[in-house]
Amino acid sequence: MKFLIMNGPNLNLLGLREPDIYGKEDMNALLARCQRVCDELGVQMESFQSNHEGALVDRIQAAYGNTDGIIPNPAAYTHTSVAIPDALKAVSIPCVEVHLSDINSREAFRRHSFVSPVAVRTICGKGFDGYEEAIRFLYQKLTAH
Ligand code: CA2
Repeated sequence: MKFLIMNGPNLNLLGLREPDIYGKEDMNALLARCQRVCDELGVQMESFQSNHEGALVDRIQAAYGNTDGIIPNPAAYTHTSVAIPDALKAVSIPCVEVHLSDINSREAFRRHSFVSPVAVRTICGKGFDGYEEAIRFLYQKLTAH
């Protein structure tokens, strides 16, 4: 089983700015945490971060036929992109949307996600724990009989 952890714009700055909102740990620490959970479950993990919407769409398309689950944090594109949910729907790979912060208790423009309708679940406001929860949730969903 293979999962793709996909992070959108500015998340490469994790740990460098705004620690009060996004925490003090960096992207390497996040990916190491995800890798530990995937190793425990026997899931192969790939990761991708980009600041560009088209690159994220290309990566989703590249997952077609070879990836069992996607954990996207589309960052700001969550609230603006139609192309990203279109791509997720097109490849038909189950996804659990994750946000580090609680997008429902911040500015009004963050309350709407174009991605949520194509996700089997959305987890927000749990920091790095949310990624772990997403991996475990997808694994359980895909292995349940
Ligand atoms: O809470 C999340 O995970 C977000 O997806 C993060 C996005 C924001 O636009 C969404 O509304 C919610 C922003 C990512 C910016 O990441 C940074 C990390 C560290 C320092 C500065 C920005």
